[in-house]
This record gives sequence, C-alpha cells and structure tokens, in this order.
Amino acid sequence: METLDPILQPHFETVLARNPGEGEFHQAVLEVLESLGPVVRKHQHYVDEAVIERLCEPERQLIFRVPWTDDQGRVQINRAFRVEFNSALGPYKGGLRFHPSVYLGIVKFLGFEQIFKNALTGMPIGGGKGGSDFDPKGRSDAEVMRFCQSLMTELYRHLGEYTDVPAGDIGVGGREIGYLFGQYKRITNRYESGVLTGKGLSYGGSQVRTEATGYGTVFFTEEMLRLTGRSLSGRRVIVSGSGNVAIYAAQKAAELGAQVVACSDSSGYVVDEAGLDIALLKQVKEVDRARLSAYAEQRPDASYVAGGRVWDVPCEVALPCATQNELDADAAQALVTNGVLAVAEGANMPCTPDATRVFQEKGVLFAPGKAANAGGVATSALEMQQNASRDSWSFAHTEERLRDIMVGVHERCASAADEYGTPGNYVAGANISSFLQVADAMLSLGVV
Ligand code: NDP
Ligand code: 2IT
Repeated sequence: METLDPILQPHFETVLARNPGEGEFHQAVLEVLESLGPVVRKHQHYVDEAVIERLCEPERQLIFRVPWTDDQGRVQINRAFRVEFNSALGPYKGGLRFHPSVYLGIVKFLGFEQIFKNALTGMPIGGGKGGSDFDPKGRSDAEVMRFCQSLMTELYRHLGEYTDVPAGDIGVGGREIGYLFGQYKRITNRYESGVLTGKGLSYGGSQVRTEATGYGTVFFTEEMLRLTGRSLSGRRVIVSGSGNVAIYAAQKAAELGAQVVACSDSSGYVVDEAGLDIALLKQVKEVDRARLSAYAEQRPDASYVAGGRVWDVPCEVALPCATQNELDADAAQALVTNGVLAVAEGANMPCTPDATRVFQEKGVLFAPGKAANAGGVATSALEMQQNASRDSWSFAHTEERLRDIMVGVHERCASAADEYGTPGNYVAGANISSFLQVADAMLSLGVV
C-alpha cells in the first residue's frame, strides 16, 4: 500500500482543515491521494492547475430540515443532505441513504467515492450522494411514505434527469424510491422517469437493477480469480450484511457454484453450512422486513450467533456488503489465518485502511468498493438509458450488459495498475484510472 507523496501532503492538510470532524471523508480522500503520487510526478499539471483541490471540494452541498408526522400524530424532525460533488462526466448520480448514523461527513465520503466509481463504469455520470439521519427501522409504510414525501418536497427543486439523479443505498430500496418518485411527479407535473433510478418494473425501472450491485461484485471477483487461474466454483464464501447487496451477491456466488455459508446484520451473524437458502433470506429480509435471527429460527440446521463477528467464519472468499469500516485489521488477520484468497468490497469502504494493508501484504486478491460495487450505479445508468429511449430490455440482455461493464471496470483497474508500476494492486488501479478520466474532463471544461 502506498503512502502519501509529499507533493500531495499540503492538499490533504487543506482537506483536513476545511472539513473538520469528518473522519470518513478524510479516510476516503487519503486513500485516493495515496495512489496518485506516481501520477502527479509524471503529470505535474494536475497539481499546477489545482485539479486535486477542485476535486476535493463539492460543487454544491445541501442540508435541509425534513418535518413529518408519525403514526401517533407527533411531529418529527430529521436532517437531510445532498452533496452534488462533481459533474464533469455527467449529471450528479448516486444513492440516498437513510440511517441514524448519516451526517455530512458520511455523505461527503460516499459522494467522493461515487465520482471515481462512476468514472470506472465508463458511463456518462457524475458523482453525488445524499441521505438522512431518519431511521426506517420499526416505522410503518405510512410513516416512511410521509417522510419520503416531505424530503422530496425540498429535494425536487435540485433534481432532474440532466441535473441530479438519486437512487437507493442503505435503508432506501424499491418502496422508498416509489414514494419519492410519486411525490416528484406530483410536485413537478412531469413524468420524468430518468430523475430517479431503482424504480419498480411497473413504472420505468430496469431489469437487474435490484440484483446489480451484488451480481456485479461477484462478476468482478470471478474476473480476479479467473486471471489467477481459479474460479468461484466449489469455494466457501461469506458475505456480511443481509440487505440488497448481500442477498444478490450470495445468490450469484451460489449460482456460480460457490458454497455461501454465512451472512450477518448489525446484531449478529448466521452460519448455514448447507449453503444459505436465498429464497428464505429474501422472504425474511425483503418481505417480512424482519431481523436476520428470524432466518435461523426457520432453518433448523443454521445457527445464529448474536453479537458475533462474521469474519471468524472460515472462507476462501469474503464479500463485505454491509457498511463502512466494518472489517478491521484484526478481522482481516483472522480471515488470512483461515485461508482467504480474495476479498471484494460490495459495500462502500467496508475495510479499514489497516485491514486493506493486511490483505495486500499477505497477497490476498483485494477489490476496492469503487470498482467491485460499481455494477449498481452502472445498471442505474442503463436504467436512465432505457428511460431516455422509452425502451425496456430483457433480464438476460441487461445482465449481459452488466457483466461486460464489470469486465471493463476490472480491465481499467488492472491496466492502470500495470502502467503505473503496481501490478495486481486494484486500489491503485481504480484510483488512477478514474482520476485521469475525471481530471482530464475537468481541465477540458475550464475553470468552472
Ligand atoms: P441495505 O439497507 O439493503 O442493507 C444494509 C445491510 O448492512 C443490513 O444487513 C444492515 O444490517 C447492515 N448494516 C447497515 N449499517 C450497519 C452498521 N452501522 N453496522 C452493521 N451493519 C450495518 O443496504 P444495501 O445492501 O443497499 O447497502 C449495503 C452497502 O452497499 C452500503 O455500504 C452501500 O453504500 C453499498 N452499496 C449499495 C448499492 C446499492 O445499489 N444498494 C450500490 C453500491 C454500494 P441492519 O439491518 O442490522 O442495520
Ligand atoms: O453506492 C452506490 O453506488 C449506490 N448506492 C448506487 C447509486 C446509484 O445511483 O445507483
């Protein structure tokens, strides 16, 4: 793993000073800057023309109040954010997260990552992210609807298919996108399908968008293994989380012949040596909206470990698919001791910098989130494409497009890593390849 080149040290210090208390944002910026030493040594103009400073400063940041009424008639107040980070490549594009931990620093880290991830897809989309500290857990559908309507009543004026196009993230799935789209349509009197992605199939959504992030993570993993003469078939796999990304990563890995033996939520993890029953997992999480412990209650041979750490389950492939900084150096060491071969981040920044260092030093194949989980936003771009042409594609065709895009993301990372002298380092490759694309577009557009 690289260290920060002295040329870039002042830039990082500026980020620290301008964004106090935003640890996740600092972490995401540092990871990118640590990869860019060889690039700015070779191309000094990126420093001279202040591209790094411009990239680290969002184009626009919105913070607003979201008032709503709960089922008991009490007024509730939440805070919501939209960080429109960079539009050099296309309209701001990135999800909305509803989780009590959301604050400006989380949204900025996610928006910053999204710039580079979106560039890696090769699609014309800029980077942005949003969310709220609203906690959907235990809320009725009616409460979630009123919250979404209130949020959109402010957010709509900042959106548009050519301006800013949100989608889902933690706590935001098909139900929430439906309520958000309904309110946007009502306020604007426009059936502007391309203003949100992750829509339901009955009103302009794309096949495979629900599955795309998890599937894409597995396609990327399969590609890393293939180039080292291996495959997923017959391998023991664990995923963390049991939400949208985790479920479909588990499903695709199982389809490719892996034995997916564990998943988790924030309360504990499940081990199911027979291989996770994906249909049951979907029923528990997507239909019943229950806790993961309910899976084990309905599956006698599975065990539920309350409060445990899923990384202690031996595996050859680990797919962290829950949240940022969920996998630390100690967990990474446990995975290495148990023989892990490959780790791909389905979530955004789930591995701490020290954990990443452990994997890289021990020769574990390691795919950073901005590459491995790019299939979700790439399929959002395919959804925008279908909306713009008033078309809808088959599941098979869309999945094939997703697979090709993930092979392309892998190829961009691998060749940039080779070119800049760090073969096999997907972190460096992802950061360098996407930086060059965004930076060149920014320079072409002038000082804007
Ligand atoms: P979901 O809300 O569907 O699921 C989130 C899962 O992660 C749940 O199992 C949840 O457990 C767990 N989790 C969330 N927060 C925490 C926490 N603080 N500690 C421990 N576990 C936690 O979200 P997604 O599956 O959509 O998102 C998962 C990750 O993937 C996020 O990092 C997201 O940014 C990233 N991602 C998502 C994409 C998408 O298209 N949805 C695209 C690319 C990346 P619990 O229910 O107990 O909270
Ligand atoms: O982190 C991500 O890439 C997402 N949550 C998906 C963003 C999108 O616009 O589909």
